[in-house]
Amino acid sequence: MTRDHGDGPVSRRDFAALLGGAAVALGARPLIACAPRAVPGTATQRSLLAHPRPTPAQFTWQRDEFALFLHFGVNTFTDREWGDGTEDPKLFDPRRLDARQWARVARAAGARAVILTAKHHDGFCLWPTRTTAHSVASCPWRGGGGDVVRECADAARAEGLRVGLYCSPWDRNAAVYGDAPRYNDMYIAQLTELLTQYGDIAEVWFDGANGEGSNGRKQVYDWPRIWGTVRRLQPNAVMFSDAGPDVRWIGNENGSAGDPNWSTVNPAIVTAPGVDGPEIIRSLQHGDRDGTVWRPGETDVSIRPGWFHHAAEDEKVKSAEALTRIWFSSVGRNSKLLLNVPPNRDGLLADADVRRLREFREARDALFAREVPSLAWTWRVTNGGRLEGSASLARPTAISVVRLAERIEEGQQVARYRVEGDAGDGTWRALAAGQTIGYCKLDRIDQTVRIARLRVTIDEFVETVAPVMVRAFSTAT
Ligand code: FUL
Repeated sequence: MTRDHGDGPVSRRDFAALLGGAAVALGARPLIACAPRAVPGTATQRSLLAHPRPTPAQFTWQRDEFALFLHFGVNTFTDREWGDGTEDPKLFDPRRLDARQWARVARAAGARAVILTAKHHDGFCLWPTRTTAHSVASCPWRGGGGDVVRECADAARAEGLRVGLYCSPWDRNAAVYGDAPRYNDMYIAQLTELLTQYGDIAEVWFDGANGEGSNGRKQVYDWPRIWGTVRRLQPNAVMFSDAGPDVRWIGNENGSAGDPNWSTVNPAIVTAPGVDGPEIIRSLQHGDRDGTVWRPGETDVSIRPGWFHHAAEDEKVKSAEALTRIWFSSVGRNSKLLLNVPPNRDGLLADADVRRLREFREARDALFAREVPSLAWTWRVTNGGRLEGSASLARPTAISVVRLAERIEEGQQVARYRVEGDAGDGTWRALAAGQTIGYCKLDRIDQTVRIARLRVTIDEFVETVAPVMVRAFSTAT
């Protein structure tokens, strides 16, 4: 695997090396401080506050780039997507379950973490919880002595993967659901078990889905208490939901982050999981340029039409080309990809999915295998106040992908940029242009012309601007 797939942003030292003969010196802070270009001479709301930056946990989460989502439970056996909570736990019997296969496949695919549905909306718990009998303790698998969460967590760690858990707030089985304090107590007890018995948990996933009808029981969730419990029990975990607090949903389930995509949000817009409306979806998809809180977007999408395994969908597994397009519209747009690959009734990832994941990895390896060797970038500020970097290639090369990256440890600043190439005749031609960069922006270059010099111009930024890291890849032989 090339460095593109997970080593993350280069260190300050590598960054200096990448800049090579840069015309500017690197300091501990961004290089050039200017008034915001959007409102010249005026302080933005954000500039009055501390500039939002990722916590170490958020940074680690983003640097992983790619995680596998594992939807597994009674739905796997009833062939449904949403169980209603009346399922007989005896249905759950994944006789050949091998979580090591899940973990090996995840690692081979390039994922750095897995997230398991410990409890979906039907309320069936994949671990032997003390909070309900509706769990693996009441099923024939492993004679009722099994624990899918334990097997999954152990297997993931054995492969060097981080472990995340999904525990649905909406519970269609719990008798106390809708009785706010009692269900909140039960949910907190479930989280406490999950967060104290299975080692370090990297991500806790709070689904906003809630299908309570007008006659349904309406539960008022105690989010401050729920989030406080996770923070106390697993201080290094990130919490995912529509409203974060650490990582936000990207606003759709088709693998496409917004463009632009800011990692900052205005926290007053999406205040709780499950709220809906056009302004909410816009903020989830794009973030907010002047947002005061760092809350990057996670792109969750399934390799199949459904989230759970259905044999009838074995022929509908997404192609490597489709998955690669998703890579560009998620990781390549400053998001993280959470790709769902559901175990089947045997308790194994199906052959079709395993094959597709292998092809997906090969497609990415091929795209990023040939990196144009370390370019010496020279950066300067133009008379118009733009930041412009250029570099000569050792020899003219057909470029297929350009990867841009900001040092997000310092926050996100770039709001408009251009990439241009000179074929050697002294003429700059447009190769790519965009708005946000953030942790990673991938641009496909569909020019066959061989490029002798590359130029990157930052035309607009929020408060300050620094040179970005530029890497170029070629697929030409
Ligand atoms: C949705 C759920 O309703 C789906 O079943 C699935 O878990 C997906 C990841 O989130 O909101």
